[in-house]
Amino acid sequence: MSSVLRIALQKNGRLSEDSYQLFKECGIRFDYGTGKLKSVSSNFPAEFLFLRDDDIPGYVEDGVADLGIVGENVAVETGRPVTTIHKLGFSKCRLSIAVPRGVDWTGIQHLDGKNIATSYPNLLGKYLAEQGVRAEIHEISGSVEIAPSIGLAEAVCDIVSSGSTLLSNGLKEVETIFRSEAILIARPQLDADKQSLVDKLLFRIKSVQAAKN
Ligand code: PRT
Ligand code: ZN
Repeated sequence: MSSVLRIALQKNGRLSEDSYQLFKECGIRFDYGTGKLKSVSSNFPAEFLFLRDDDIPGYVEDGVADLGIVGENVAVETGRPVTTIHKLGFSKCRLSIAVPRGVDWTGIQHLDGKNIATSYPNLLGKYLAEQGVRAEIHEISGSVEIAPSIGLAEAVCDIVSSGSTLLSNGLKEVETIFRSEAILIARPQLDADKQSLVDKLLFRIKSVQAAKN
């Protein structure tokens, strides 16, 4: 049987549209948005799986998918041993520390002994350790920005893009700890047939990107 690449994409979120568009521009056709969790391409040996972004690195590590598109922030936070094969240039954002607007920020040491709410405990923990700051990391899965106003934490560490969410929650960005964009990740060991399909796909992706620059 000939090889088929299995590619995991975010089902419905900030990465989805650009991911679908990328394959379209590469001339690879498949149906999406029909509520189906799986779709087979009609003109390229690929099958697409539609998943929550957080699950994609794990599926790629386990070999359920050969490739996936996720934010670098998620790939690094989950710590799964997957290979980054290409940066895609969309869904750019940063992971930043923010504090209430009225705080007189004098530097990262300000956080010593404080509580920080985040959905990224690993990335934040590593950054604080590098800076020699001892703070309490409070992991929450969503609505991180409201933590200071409800007394849950003195600071937050969250994804920022335009900055308007921080602003509307009375917070100011004081330290950027990680910069992210969408990346194509792969299972570390692909057999020769699949690797040659990945090479074909990468060639198309690079051509699409080159045409835009
Ligand atoms: O349902 P599922 O688990 O698949 O999706 P999700 O809700 O976990 O992720 P989603 O779709 O919100 O984000 C997917 C990826 O997009 C993230 O992992 C980032 O790599 C990237 N990305 C780019 C962003 C943003 N921009 C972004 N602005 N992810 C989240 N945000 C959120 C942020 O958390 C904050 O609440 O938007 C708010 C800030 O935006 P601004 O513009 O107000 O600063
Ligand atoms: Zn998610």
